[in-house]
Amino acid sequence: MHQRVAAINDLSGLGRCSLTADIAVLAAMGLECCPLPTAVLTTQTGYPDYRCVSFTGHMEDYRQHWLQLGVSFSGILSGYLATPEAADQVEAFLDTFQKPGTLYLCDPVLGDNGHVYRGFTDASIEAMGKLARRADILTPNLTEFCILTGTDMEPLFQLGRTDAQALFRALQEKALLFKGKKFIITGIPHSSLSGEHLVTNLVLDGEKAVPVTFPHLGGTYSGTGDLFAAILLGSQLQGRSLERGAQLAGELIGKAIRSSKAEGTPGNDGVNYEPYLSLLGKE
Ligand code: PXL
Repeated sequence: MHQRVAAINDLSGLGRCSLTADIAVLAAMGLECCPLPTAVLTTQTGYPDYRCVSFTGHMEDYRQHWLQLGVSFSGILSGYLATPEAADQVEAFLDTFQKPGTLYLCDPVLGDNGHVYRGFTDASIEAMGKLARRADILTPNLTEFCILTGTDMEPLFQLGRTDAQALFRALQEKALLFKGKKFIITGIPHSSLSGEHLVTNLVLDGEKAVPVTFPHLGGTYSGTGDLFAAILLGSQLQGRSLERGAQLAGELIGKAIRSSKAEGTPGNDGVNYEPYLSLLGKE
């Protein structure tokens, strides 16, 4: 059956992230992606001297026009929001289009590697927290999870080096602050008992905590979180389990990172995911 997803995200000319990733991934998964831009940028914000035009002032037009057309969405995905006001617009969009049976995935794009992205303020964090409370599924990376839950990151990194199971339990406990939400916390670095470097996407759903683990390839690449979020939402709409979605996303992103590493792609340019989109078709 034909399914529509509203993708509320920015359009960055370089960086293979946000809407660029959403449109490619959702189409490859057999879903219609309806882009609602939150901002238009020359590049993602990791490049020096990027230019950003906020699209916040146009978001209400989309809501009104789409409402007038009577469209509905099986899924709603929100990602990068350049201003707290853009988050208010997402709330208005949800008031109109979040119906019973609509799956809303909030990717709380706020930071990575222990740092908040450039341009974000306390107000941005608070606004993202409000959206997170309306989501069915959240896909923060470890940094974003810590920002949203007010958790100190360093002790968690320490724990990852010594006792990954204790780290996962600590994250599960913190996630109770967002009771009833399904979480996939992405990119959790840790070591195996034999000292291997690993990275886990931790699926938290009620009592369940399932680590989906891959070798840690290293490097930080633009857009991997956006790819993950779009694949996760797409795989839910395709009827796959959260664990299977997390596995599929991890496999595709792993292949794309390996390819980019082999070519020496700069992290800001994102990963070579394009050749692997065919992995995302229905099973
Ligand atoms: O991939 C997250 C992201 C999305 N959009 C913009 C960004 C970033 C991360 O830096 O700058 C504009």
